[in-house]
Amino acid sequence: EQLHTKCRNTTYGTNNDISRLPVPDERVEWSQPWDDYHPPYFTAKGILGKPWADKEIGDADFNPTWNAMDVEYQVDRTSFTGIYKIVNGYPLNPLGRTGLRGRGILGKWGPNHAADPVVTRWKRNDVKEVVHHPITNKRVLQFVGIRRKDNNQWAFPGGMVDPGEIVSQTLRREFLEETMNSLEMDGETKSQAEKHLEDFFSKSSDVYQGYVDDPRNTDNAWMETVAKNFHDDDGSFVGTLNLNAGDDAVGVKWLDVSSELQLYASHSSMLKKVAELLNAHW
Ligand code: RP5
Ligand code: MG
Ligand code: MG
Repeated sequence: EQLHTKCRNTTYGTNNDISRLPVPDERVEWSQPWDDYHPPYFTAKGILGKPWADKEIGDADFNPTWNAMDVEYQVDRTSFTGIYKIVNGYPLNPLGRTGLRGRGILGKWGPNHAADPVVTRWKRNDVKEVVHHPITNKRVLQFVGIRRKDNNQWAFPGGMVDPGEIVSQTLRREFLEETMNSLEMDGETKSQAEKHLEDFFSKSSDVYQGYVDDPRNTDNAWMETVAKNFHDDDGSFVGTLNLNAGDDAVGVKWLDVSSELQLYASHSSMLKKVAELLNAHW
């Protein structure tokens, strides 16, 4: 089993003044005894009271239903990893210790569900021939990446599943927001853009669903995602897209897929699956 690494032995996310208690590899799993494990507690003030955030645990008005679709709050509190434990009222990170309690800047206790669209095409030269990698001789794939505002790293244009939303809607909405800046379009332009993507986003291949090794994870809150691949084999449709970074993205571009790319969270391991799926260079 892959250990989480990006949410351990670091300062917390973009808060350089919050340090995680260092957790060595052999003490990540909760089953390893560690009597004096007392990591700091951090829940960012900024999330409290936000409509998309849970209330604090212990608040009389907060009655979550763990490990279930929580109808009262329209929040999916199931985990792709199976049943997670609740200890003293707090959900426990299924992958083990992170050196930080609380929820950090994540809105939900327990799993925080996201969706990641991986939009791909073949890299082509000036005369539109597909480029093969000089060493592996496999075709070079490209995907639409965004640069995250929070830490400047390249990533999939993913985002949180909104209450009541289904994953297929999240995938298209986040792509529109982060790579086409739909949040700043007028109503008419936005419906046209949505319509334009409809067909292309109706066919996808499953890439990954599960825990994300996200730097925002804590002992009591963590990211999970559903990543799907939308591939344009001849590149004719994606050629019509007008890429324009928006919302929490500060850059957007086609990136060459390879093992050398450094990406946010565990996006690189998901991208590897896409490369395998399409028999592309990695
Ligand atoms: C990652 O965080 C997911 O894989 C997804 O890309 C992203 C969702 O969070 P925001 O982009 O909304 O911050 O764990
Ligand atoms: Mg977003
Ligand atoms: Mg996002």
